[in-house]
Amino acid sequence: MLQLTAACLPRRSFWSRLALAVLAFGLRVPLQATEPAATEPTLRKPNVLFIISDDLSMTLSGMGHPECKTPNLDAFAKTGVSFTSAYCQFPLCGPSRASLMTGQYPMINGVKGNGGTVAVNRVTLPKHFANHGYWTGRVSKIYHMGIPGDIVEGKPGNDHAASWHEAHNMMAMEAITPGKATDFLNPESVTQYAAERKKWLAARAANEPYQHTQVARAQYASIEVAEKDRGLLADTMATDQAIELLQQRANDQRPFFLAVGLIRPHFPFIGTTETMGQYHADELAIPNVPANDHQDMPKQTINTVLKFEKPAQQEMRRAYFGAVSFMDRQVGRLLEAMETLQLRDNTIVVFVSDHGYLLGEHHMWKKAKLWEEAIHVPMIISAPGKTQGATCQRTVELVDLYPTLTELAGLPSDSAAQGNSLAALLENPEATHAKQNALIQVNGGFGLRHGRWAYMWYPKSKKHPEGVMLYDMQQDATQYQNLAELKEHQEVRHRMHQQLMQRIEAAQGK
Ligand SMILES: [Ca+2]
Repeated sequence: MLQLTAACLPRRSFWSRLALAVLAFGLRVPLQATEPAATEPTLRKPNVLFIISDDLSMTLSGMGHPECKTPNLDAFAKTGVSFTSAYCQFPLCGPSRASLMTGQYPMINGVKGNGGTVAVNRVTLPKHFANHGYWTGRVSKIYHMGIPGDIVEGKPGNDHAASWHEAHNMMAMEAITPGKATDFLNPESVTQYAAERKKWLAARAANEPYQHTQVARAQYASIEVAEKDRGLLADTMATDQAIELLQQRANDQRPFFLAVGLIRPHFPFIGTTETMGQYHADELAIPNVPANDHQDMPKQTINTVLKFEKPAQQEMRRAYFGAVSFMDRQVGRLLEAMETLQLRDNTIVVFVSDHGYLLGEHHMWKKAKLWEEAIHVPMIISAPGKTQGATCQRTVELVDLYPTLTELAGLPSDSAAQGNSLAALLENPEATHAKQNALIQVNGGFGLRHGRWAYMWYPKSKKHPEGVMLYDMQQDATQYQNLAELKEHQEVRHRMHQQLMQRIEAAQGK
């Protein structure tokens, strides 16, 4: 059933008024999932607010990024522990999210691509909370959702409906939102945005499904939206929706587990004149990729190579940072609502990204690779009574979130969850963690991040011989010199390989 929700209607611009006039229904499309049954009554347990950003690399100013500005997340970090060596299990939306939400490595839950779905009967993280008396809700992208396709069409993507009592999908114009648009790969395509927007608005006015075309699937594009039009953006709508749910849940008997997906900075890079306007493209650094960078890389690791000119790269960084800052603002709004509703003292708040992002490092773009920029993610956990304003440098994995949240909420552990709880690190960020390294999987290969070393292994396939890469992250954080074939590094290469094999076997339950 479609539900008209006034708060989602945008503010006062021409487009807003037009949208108000023509839309017979709200921009958010709530779904009623099957109610997960509550199996036992609970005393008042802490709530969970789980916020996940999409394709956000290590760009938080509070974690040391020299250019990108994230004041709201930096303020939030002062209330919790910032994990500066957190790694995803698969640098791609669908598998990373499935791993995090199931608490299982991709080789166990079987989701190794964006088409995969979590098994209906898997007791996912929210389902586990629902089984112990929690109300669970989803706003926007938590499991895989195609961006921008599923957003322009208002669809749920590969959701796990049994996880939620209530779920809300966003429907927004994405690249065809009115604003200053640039397409770095296909500059002429922006001339078709206005016509596509008309189609989108007409479909909405007629209450008919909108089917996106290639035009609305802009990838290397940026859109700078006027402040007055920010209500047209998916993350603004998601935040409005989440705040409304928080207001509803604030006085409920049941504790809540509210998962909020913010889709920026995923492409197209969308921000407002203020969030993008604070960056000056010509001042932004770009990767200084050596001419022979690809020479020592196995062939199967060289893909999505695009050599944009320096000004275009700087513009794309400006747009990415602007999208990050826009997302950061929405986090600020959520946390402010938490304060107003006096929910902060009894709520565990997690902020995380599904994986990182390549912005022209090695002349490569996006994700699905084992390079540091694609696997390393910001993660902040703020829990009642735990350490505040601290940094934890231990190597941790996103799969660790499942047992962490279960332990923090005092729920029984789930025997099928594979991660290791980070609760002790929230008490003492210097404590020892069960794992010394992070296991990452990607199509055709595996990565192991262990302190000083980054190891990548692509087993022999029909198309390629075995590919091995070893980088000394202390000497070469940009990963320009593959040490795997050098005589003096054979010992560490073999040690890392052995550790990787042990991790894969352990993950497979052997
Ligand atoms: Ca993603």
